[in-house]
Amino acid sequence: MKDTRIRQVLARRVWDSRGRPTVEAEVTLGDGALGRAIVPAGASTGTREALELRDGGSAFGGLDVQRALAHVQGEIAAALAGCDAADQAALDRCLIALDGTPDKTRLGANATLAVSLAAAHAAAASAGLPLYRWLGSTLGGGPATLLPMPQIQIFGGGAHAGRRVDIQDFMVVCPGATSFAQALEWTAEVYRCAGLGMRRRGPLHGVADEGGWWPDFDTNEQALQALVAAIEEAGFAPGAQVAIALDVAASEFGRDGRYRLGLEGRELDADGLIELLLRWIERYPIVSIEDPLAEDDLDGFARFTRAAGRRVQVVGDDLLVSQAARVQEAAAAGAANCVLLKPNQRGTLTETLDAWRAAQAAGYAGIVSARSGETEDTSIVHLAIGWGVGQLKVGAFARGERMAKWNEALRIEQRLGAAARFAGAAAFGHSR
Ligand code: 2PG
Ligand code: MG
Repeated sequence: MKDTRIRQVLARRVWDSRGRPTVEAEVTLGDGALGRAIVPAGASTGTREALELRDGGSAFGGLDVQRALAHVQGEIAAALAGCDAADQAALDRCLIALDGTPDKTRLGANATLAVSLAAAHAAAASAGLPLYRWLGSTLGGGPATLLPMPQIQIFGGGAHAGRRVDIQDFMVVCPGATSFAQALEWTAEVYRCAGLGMRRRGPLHGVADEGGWWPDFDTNEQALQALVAAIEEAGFAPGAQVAIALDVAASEFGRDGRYRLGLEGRELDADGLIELLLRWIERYPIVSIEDPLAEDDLDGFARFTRAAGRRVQVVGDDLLVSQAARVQEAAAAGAANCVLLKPNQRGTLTETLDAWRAAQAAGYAGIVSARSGETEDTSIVHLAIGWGVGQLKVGAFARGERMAKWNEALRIEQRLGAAARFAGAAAFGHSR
């Protein structure tokens, strides 16, 4: 019998892709197995996300994480000593109880998630399994053979590009691809052609936070036109082979029912924004729209879902914040048909899985998602495959912290061999 009881919990400050401090935890078990995880950080965060504990003060713009690190090495390490890392649900219950608040406001979700995830890695290592298989055989209970449809950013925007354009993510998906590897090949060509197109338009200004080309456009719609042109230049049929996915991230420019499109110097109400998005759906091969309305507009979300939810996937990110109760509330209101799953929005693995289970019960699709501030940590790839979620959003097809994840999925696809199944277009929320 392997000894999967926790022997040691360590924390250290490491740095994310924006050069900001973040939390890494390392969990060692009685049998010597070791697991390690790093927590990412958002920029366009939902107000209902669990708390990311930062120190404040002057160092690193107030973003240091010494208090979170101290919680990991102090209270959390003491409480988890001797706990069985192979029982993730019990371990996460212990973290939740120790924190004692609804949104991890005492210990910090960055402290709790780092340990929750590192413990899963340690348990997997002890079992001699890659994390996705460990998750499949324990938490998720699935076969862990489903490769996700990648959602890959081509142009960045919103909070990730100095609000140069209002829409945050202009992404592609590949409904015509027959494997994960092929979807990456197709996206690589589209990303390359989009870069060439930007160079032809004028000076190329590099990339935004998640690696998408810097959005040097006069209107939001110009980005959509440039995206279709890139898909065509790469030799693919827009819509059938390569289609468009957007993250509007509307909470960033809308509140109290008013939406200000800064780039275009105009303000819309919720119905005006819905109309605009419906027009885009008519004109462009869009199959997925995330956060079309602000997080406080459940009603608007429901109206948009009624109008468009049969034709496109309607994804709730800031609206649902990876929380099972929020998913249930939205489902009851008929808002959205897909949940975005970001473990650091809740602070433990088990609560993130609960959100996915609530989504499945409601007939929603799911997308496991990275944050705009990322690292080399590839855990989310394993979550997507281990839980059979079917879609994965990681940012662009550039920058090491993004490519580390796409490449990890390629390794898993190869290792699975004939057992690998590609989720394809059936994974979309409106296909269900
Ligand atoms: C989002 C994410 C990733 P952030 O809104 O979906 O694109 O951004 O991590 O800044 O919240
Ligand atoms: Mg989002």
